[in-house]
Amino acid sequence: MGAGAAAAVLLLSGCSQGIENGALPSTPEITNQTGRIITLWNGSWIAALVVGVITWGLILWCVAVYRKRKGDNKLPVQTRVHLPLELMYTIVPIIAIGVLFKYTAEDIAFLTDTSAEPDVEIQVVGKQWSWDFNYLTDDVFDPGVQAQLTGEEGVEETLPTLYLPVNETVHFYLDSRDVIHSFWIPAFLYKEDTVPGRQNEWQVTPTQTGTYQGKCAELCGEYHASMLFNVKVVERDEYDAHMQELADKGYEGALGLEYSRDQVVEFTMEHGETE
Ligand SMILES: [Cu+2]
Repeated sequence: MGAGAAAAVLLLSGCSQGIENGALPSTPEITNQTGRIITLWNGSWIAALVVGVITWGLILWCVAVYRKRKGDNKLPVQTRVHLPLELMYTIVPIIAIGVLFKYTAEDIAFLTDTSAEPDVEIQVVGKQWSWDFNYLTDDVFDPGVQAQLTGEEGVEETLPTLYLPVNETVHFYLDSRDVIHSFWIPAFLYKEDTVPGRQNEWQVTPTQTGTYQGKCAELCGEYHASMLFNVKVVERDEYDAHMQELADKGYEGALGLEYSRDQVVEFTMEHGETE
């Protein structure tokens, strides 16, 4: 087997390993957005590799062809200006960056578009150190309790769990009670900050049922690593059953932003309690 073929095998097996390790999900169609994101990701790498191969090739070619030969002590031709070459290495990178820019801008416009009529509206509130989920359409909420990461098994089942109905458009309103957090579902290949005093929005349509992991992707304090949650993409009837379950627990309405950390402290002080 030639060296080139060996390198190709190494490269390709490296890629599939990456997919298994979670660099990319093994099935691209987890939401209406993931296929498009992966196409952009892979396309960018292929383009970068093509540019890289041309650049490495030109370097090696110069080193080999214009090397100093035995007994040759003359200076090489000293070129001061080479207009066609200079035009080329100005225009070619501009075109390359323009192509990357076009595809990136198109995909960003698609991913950040929130103009569709949503089936479900959910407010996610980041807080030190968990998440509250307000299911606005169903008028129930789920107060997130911080995960206790003891290293023992079974923690995953205790995490706050966000339910989403499959094949329905979800409109997220993303808020924070205290500092900047970032709402991240790695399998969905998208994250969005939750910023105090500013509401971010995001729309997505999950297309495959399953349980996914969620995390905070913005270092937000001592227990940042505990801001874990589950995402369950389920059929409509299971989603409705969960909404009913929350209502039965008395979690009706929404947990407003007035429950900020500062106000909780004030509240306990007013009532004569020590922290
Ligand atoms: Cu956080």
